[in-house]
Amino acid sequence: MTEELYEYIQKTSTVWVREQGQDIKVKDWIVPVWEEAREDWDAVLLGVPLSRSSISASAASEFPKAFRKAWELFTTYYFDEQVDFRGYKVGDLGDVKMHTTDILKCHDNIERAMKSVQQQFPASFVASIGGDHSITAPLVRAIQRKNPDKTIGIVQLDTHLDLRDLSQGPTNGTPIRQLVEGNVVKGENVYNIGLHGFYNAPSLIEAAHEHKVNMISLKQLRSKGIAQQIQEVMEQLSKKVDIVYLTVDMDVLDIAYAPGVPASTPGGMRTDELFDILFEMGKYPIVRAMDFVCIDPNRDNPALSTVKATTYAFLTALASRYIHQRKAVQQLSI
Ligand SMILES: [Mn+2]
Repeated sequence: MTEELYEYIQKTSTVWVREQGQDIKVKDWIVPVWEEAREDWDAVLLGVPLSRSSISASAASEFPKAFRKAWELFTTYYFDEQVDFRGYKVGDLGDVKMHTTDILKCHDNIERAMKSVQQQFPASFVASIGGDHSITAPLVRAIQRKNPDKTIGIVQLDTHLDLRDLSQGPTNGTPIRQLVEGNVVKGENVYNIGLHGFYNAPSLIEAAHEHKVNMISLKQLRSKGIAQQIQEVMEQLSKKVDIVYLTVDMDVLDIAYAPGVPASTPGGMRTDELFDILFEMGKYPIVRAMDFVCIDPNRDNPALSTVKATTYAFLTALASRYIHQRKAVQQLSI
């Protein structure tokens, strides 16, 4: 492992005592990358603890810690598919180093950290844990700069378009605008799924039309069915792009399921729908990275509904990748 990797990333102190045996928990399965000399991680995990850039007051910067803490509540056995996915190798990189007050410096650190992750682990799937949604712009920018000859598409699960103009600087309301206007991703290669209700102003809808962003409402998703809708989106994207980035703003969930997300709203997605979407997305190896953003563990309920839902979502995405990769290998060897 190069020194360079830890120029913009810090090792985390919330490391579990890992146990081995027949019955293991997620905390026993995810390994700090500095503890195991391995280059071929199936996935690496990057904490991105920034929330000064959130429009609504948010302590989403505390989420990576709360997320790691939740690992003791889940096993590596996925009952729905009757599979233990502990064979999928996941390394925890730690958290991006942040400046105390300077948001632009933080975004620069995120981009540099992601670039060194791409450099070090080019074949690994990258799961970033926010932080607020502003982190997506530097994360995707890093992938694009590392792969200048490749075209990137985005599947965005969100209640909002995140196409606000930059007059207030980069925030969790601007990442898609930044990526589109910065020519990192074309609007036509962005698919926003989960829009609903009264939360996007007409000027933002106009911006979406102008940039040809694909808008798929929650209603449309439900009437078409999740499997069908995701298949259509991924078939379209596979013809146009080389890499797909999946960004999950947990405010896509209904406020009843996600009390710990500052901008969650009534009328949003149910957790089972989110898990089904992530399971479907796991079928496509073209998806190379994902993030989960905007979870503030300090405003979650005492039952930790939101922290647990996000951890469940993360595990579903990885379990599905494991299951489908294994299927692909089995088919090759027949
Ligand atoms: Mn968002």
